[in-house]
Amino acid sequence: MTKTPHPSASPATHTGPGGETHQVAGGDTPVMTTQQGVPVADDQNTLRAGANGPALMEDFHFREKIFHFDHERIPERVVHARGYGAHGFFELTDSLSDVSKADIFQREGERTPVFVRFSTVAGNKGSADVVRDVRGFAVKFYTKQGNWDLVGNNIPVFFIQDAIKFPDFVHAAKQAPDRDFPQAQTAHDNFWDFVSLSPEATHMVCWAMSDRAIPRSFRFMEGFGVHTFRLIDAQGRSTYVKFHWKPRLGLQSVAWNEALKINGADPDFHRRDLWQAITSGNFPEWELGVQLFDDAFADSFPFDILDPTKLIPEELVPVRRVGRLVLDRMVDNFFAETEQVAFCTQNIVPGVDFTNDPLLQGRNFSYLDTQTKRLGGPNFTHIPINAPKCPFHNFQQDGHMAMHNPKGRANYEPNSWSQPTGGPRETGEDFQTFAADVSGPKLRQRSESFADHYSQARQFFISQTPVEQTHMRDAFIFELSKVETPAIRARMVSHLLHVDKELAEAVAKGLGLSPLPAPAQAARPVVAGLEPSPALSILENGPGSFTGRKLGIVITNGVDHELLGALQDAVAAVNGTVELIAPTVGGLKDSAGNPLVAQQRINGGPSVLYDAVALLPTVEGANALRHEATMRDFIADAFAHAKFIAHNDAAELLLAAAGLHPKMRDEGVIALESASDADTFIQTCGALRLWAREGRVHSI
Ligand code: HDE
Repeated sequence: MTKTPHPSASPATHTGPGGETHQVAGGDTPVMTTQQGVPVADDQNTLRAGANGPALMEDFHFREKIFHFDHERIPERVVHARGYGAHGFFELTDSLSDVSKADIFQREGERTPVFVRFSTVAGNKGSADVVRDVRGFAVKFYTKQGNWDLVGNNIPVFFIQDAIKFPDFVHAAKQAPDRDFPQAQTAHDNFWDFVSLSPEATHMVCWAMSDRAIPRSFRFMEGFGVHTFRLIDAQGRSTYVKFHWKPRLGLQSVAWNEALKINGADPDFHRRDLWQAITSGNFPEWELGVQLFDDAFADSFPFDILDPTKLIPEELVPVRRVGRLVLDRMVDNFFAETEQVAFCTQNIVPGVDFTNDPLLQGRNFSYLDTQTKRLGGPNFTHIPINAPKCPFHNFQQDGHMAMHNPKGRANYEPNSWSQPTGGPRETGEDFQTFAADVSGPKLRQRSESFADHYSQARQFFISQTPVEQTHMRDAFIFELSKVETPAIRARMVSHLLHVDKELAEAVAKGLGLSPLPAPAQAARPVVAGLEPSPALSILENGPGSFTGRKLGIVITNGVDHELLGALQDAVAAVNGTVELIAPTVGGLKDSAGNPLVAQQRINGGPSVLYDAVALLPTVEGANALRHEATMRDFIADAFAHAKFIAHNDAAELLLAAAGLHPKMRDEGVIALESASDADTFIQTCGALRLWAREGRVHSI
């Protein structure tokens, strides 16, 4: 490791030909070299014939430097291009040896290293984080029996049932090819055209219009393996399994109007959140849960367990929590690790196996292909982030960038060479594909049991709290209002009529669509009487505490030392974080004369970046700030986004300037009479939002 000198350190320097100062090697500062290790004397000037002359071809340092720069980019992922990863471990807490022989599931307390990459689906690599989209939740377990990739999402179902539709779906969701916009969003004609012509998408579309698609952070969202997989025990018996990740900090999403503004204020909102949490030692954590079931359950379940547009309600098959996933280390280098990590659904280990889910089967084909294209050849497994951490040996060799070829004379088998020359041999056991019976004519046909497209969409909708149902309604109206073709809007409403009549009517009303279209033709009637599943609601699964959340405190010079300290202590006591927002980031002191540093200037730290806010200006400070438009937005947005707002007396001026006169306030706007009120305020913030306010601040 080379040491990075502190920017204020004054290392040895020399003066360049233009009179400018350059740092030179020596002491702690390493010598710069070319890729060949040749020391570089001058990194500021190309070699030229005379000071004003042409560059010389023999300048190998310039040539190498520019050549490498010109080749820095690799193709971004065709989907899930925007992502962020971290290292951590999986610890088994409840052995699954009863149903799986996988080594990772045998010994309680044992830890397996993991790398996790979260992502959005539709946006390009540089798109904003808090767009309305599905989030990828891909986990690479470096087990002792090889790498296992569980490449899931934060939504337990998918848009399509057959992999052959994936290119169409993705083309429709991403930018239109003629105009190359809009990106990173589904609010456009092509997306809604495709999904409204694909009734199987209805269930997933409902999830995408719910708050699941605008998570507050990666730390507060669930993950799902989506497909039904198999666990295989030591006797070769199979148990069906659905994988779940449950966040320790509970579920949380943001409000839609807030999401729109976060993307402007901080397009890296989710990245920054994960970075800050991990680098400050607040390691995010999820429990691994499994839903286990057998053929008898599969036969009795009203839907096909191989259909990826269906889930199995937790109330029907409980989630058994068997381990924990902890992310405790950021990458050393984003490109080397997060960009080059190559997840492949076909990376499984003995004790885990596939099912005939047609989407999973197609994925098993696709991922290897995409990695070869993206990473430039078959040796992407040699890149450290992709290589197993257990020993591995085979006779594969050569190809671009081969880092480790077989040693010795034998590069084939069977061979008659003795060891060590003879090389590795098969075991005859370990990974055994489950011997499922397969027969049938070759045909292009989807099973009849996949034909019910609405019943679970309805079940999802009725499992939401009224607040969440309103958010779904509003999301449909928002998105379909951006659709320019009225026939597409009407077609979508015709599907919603099968989900919930009131929802469909409200969406039609919000679109000014009249008369109501006829319901879409349903291949199967909606199953009546499916019970609501509270596990599907975010608000039913919130945290009840401010742990892991962020309070934004507006201060001005001379802020009350005691009150500020009490708020900071109350947040620290629940392991939350505080950011100070002020008219200037530097040059601040509190009432006791202690120097303070603010993290944000008022126009750069809008309230959308915080879970709750407090206003602690001095009278003088409030007088100066009340004319500041971004200060008024700060308060108005916090109120509109149903946040809890604490304030001191002097902040009355600011509240009034933002239009929040005493009569308009509610129990979520809390006056801090003294430092002792700080704890109560932070406890109140455990509810995260005062959703009841929403009905009062929105009238369309
Ligand atoms: Fe993917 N998917 N996918 N997908 N997917 C990719 O692989 C594909 C699907 C998921 O952080 C690609 O490396 C097909 C479902 C995640 O690096 C590609 C089908 C689910 C990630 C690909 C699906 C996912 C990907 C693009 C339909 C949830 C990001 C770049 C049959 C269970 C992994 C790449 C990361 C990435 C193909 C459907 C999750 C092209 C053909 C369903 C989390 O191979």
